[in-house]
Amino acid sequence: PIHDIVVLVPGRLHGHAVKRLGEAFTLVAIDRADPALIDADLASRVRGLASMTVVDRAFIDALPNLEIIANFGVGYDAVDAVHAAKKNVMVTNTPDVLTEEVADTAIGLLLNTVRELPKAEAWLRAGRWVKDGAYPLSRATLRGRSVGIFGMGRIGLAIARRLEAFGLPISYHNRRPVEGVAYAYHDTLVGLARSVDTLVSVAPGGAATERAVNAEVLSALGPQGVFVNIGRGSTVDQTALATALREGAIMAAGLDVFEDEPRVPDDLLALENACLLPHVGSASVHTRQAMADLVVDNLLGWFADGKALTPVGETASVVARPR
Ligand code: 8YV
Repeated sequence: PIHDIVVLVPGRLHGHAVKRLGEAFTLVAIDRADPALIDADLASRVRGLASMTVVDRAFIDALPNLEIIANFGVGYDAVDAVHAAKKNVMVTNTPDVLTEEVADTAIGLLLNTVRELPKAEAWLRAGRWVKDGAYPLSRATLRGRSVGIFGMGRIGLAIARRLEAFGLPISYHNRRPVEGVAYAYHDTLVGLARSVDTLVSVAPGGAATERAVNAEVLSALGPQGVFVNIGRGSTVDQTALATALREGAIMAAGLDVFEDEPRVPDDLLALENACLLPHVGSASVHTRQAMADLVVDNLLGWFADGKALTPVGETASVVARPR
């Protein structure tokens, strides 16, 4: 019976996922994804994993009967999916259910960055509207901008659709051109940055995108440049970004993600022209519940029907073991 199948939860996980997993499976929780916390008995029993933490090669190897890793989040750079595939372990993520939410957040972050809305509200709350008069005119505007999107996946497309409604021209950079997408494609990120003044990064983490947004890309964006990151902090050279903002190589940045969360470097915190959010792209009750459901439904689909709902590309060819 499904209820006897052991699903391991290392570290924190959304409460709704934990509750449903406990009802459907035999749930075992441990503090973190560390082989040192797995004894021989547990190692032999674990068949599923539900997590939003780093799951590396050593941890996968410590679980010889593991069949599936259900990652909470569309980004799964924390999971060694290539190694999982080699071990015939399925990896799933939570696409689609957060697409529109993250795109909404990206637009909010872009507007906040350009029109300084959080600072304007702080002005009101500090009593300065009464004392000092109107908030200063924002230096930047969305009007007349042209936007480049780095990472034209589901979320990138949802952002592009919104920006079209704002009347802004859109172009993009991606590993390869996306079929059926009519926006202008640039085969290099620096080429895209040169041709726009506003860059929105939705790129996934991992080796291929590590520090892709560097000093050269930022200076190509230019002194009117605005950079928004809603993807992964690892895709940006944070030191170069802080320098570019401080020295006016670009005008402003809006960041929802950072290299070493929850730590945000002091040189970014010190900047007036950086709008900083604590990784809230998908963070509504509604959307996080849908993500939690998809994590559990992937495990249920796998163990009940032999089919994961949303397998990641690396492990798409992994097939369920006969049960
Ligand atoms: C995280 C995210 O899952 O989906 C993603 O890739 O970045 C977020 O939704 C969330 O921060 C939980 O780790």
